[in-house]
Amino acid sequence: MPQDLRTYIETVKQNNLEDFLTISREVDPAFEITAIAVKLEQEAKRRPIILFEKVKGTAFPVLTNLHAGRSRLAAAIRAKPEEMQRAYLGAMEKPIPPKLVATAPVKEVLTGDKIDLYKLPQILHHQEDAGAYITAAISFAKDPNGDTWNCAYNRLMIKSRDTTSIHLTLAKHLWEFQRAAEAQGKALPVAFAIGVHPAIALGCLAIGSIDEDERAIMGGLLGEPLELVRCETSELLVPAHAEMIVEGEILPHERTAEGPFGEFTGYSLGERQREVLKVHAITHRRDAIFQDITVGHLDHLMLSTTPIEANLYRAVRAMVPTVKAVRVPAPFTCYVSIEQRISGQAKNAILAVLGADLYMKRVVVVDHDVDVFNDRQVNWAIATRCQPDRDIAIITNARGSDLDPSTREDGNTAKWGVDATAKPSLATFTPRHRVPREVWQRININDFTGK
Ligand SMILES: Cc1cc2nc3c(=O)[nH]c(=O)nc-3n(C[C@H](O)[C@H](O)[C@H](O)COP(=O)(O)O)c2cc1C
Ligand SMILES: [Mn+2]
Repeated sequence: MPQDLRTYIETVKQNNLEDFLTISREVDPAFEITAIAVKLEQEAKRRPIILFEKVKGTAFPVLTNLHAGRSRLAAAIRAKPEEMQRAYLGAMEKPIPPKLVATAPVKEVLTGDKIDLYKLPQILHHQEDAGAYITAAISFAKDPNGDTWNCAYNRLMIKSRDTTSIHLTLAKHLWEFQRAAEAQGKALPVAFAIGVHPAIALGCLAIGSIDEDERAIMGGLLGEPLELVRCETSELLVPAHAEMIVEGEILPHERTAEGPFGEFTGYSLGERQREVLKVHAITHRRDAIFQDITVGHLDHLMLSTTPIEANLYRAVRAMVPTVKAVRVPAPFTCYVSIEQRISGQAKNAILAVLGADLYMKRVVVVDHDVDVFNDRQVNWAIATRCQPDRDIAIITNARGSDLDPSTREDGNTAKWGVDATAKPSLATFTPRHRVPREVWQRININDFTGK
């Protein structure tokens, strides 16, 4: 399967033209790209992949909103939309290790030491943002003390011709690598791929142990080994078919002001001191497309939920074999439905979710007769099957996301689980009202409405 963004886009175009919009008129990267993507979503109810051919101040075209449609995300991992979670779990269970190739399209243009990040699109997303951000950069890094590789999205704020800040979530894997290198006074080499096939984007977001290699999950999603090529300025390996690679290192003991930045939580968080990336090389295709992700909107949210839900399903199933469905409906929030065989399993499901994902803060567990994809039903279950003094568990002083504006000064957070299952069991709980089955089946509404 072709592993590049442009062939994937061609496939989308061929299968459904509605899903693709080319804008030839020049746009200002200051807010206009985000405004157009969000207006299309909110006012026109459209969510196309958008290619901006002419962007003020740069020679690179900009592509955004790639991940805003479920059917095209599913197609990228060779699945039907309703089978995405199963396909994702399959890739986690059967990862395919990557392979090294000698030459790559991403090496067509080498900047050498003439690096100028200001030649890239200087995209401002939201009004309060402190500067231009690269939002679609996927990090590729190696444990400084071992052989483990890691991939993740890490946003970069352009600070000078060859430096950016980098946002490393505390306690996440790249942060671990960086702190280990820093403890030895060393810089951590990191390379970033910008403009990739969505299977690579989905794979990098796999959640699991630090020992798990996201590159092999990308391979599992692609159905073949991910092709990697060696960097120009380090031993790191990066996707051969990417549009662009930014090579650099995170400097030890250096911090710089980052933010405010409009986040996926829907808030614009204030300035903080963050790590510094020194860029050593940029390589790209001759006519490279610069990818952007409209942060905090569909492009971002649809991309991140499938990997998170797949991991949570896996974690709950390890504890409660009769789990039915898992959904992440909002930041830091998870709904789970289970067919509870014995009391206490709802609590176990809560523990499994909170133990499986750093970001999770609120878990609601319902019985299998409640549809977790229907907020009204989940609210109904909380209202009618839950006694808060008995059914809410609160864990204090845990580590969560540092992007949650309600966390305490030290960044720690409380987490809570709501057991909204019927007690002592669904079978013995007050029954739901219903029309007798025989009548329900017999009635044909057309006989009564004259149609
Ligand atoms: C568009 C996008 C941007 C993201 N930006 C960041 C970021 O700047 N810093 C960060 O720590 N995580 C960011 N994330 C989340 C991480 O990529 C995600 O939690 C990842 O699974 C972490 O990898 P790890 O489990 O290997 O540490 C972003 C995710 C998406 C989808
Ligand atoms: Mn990881």
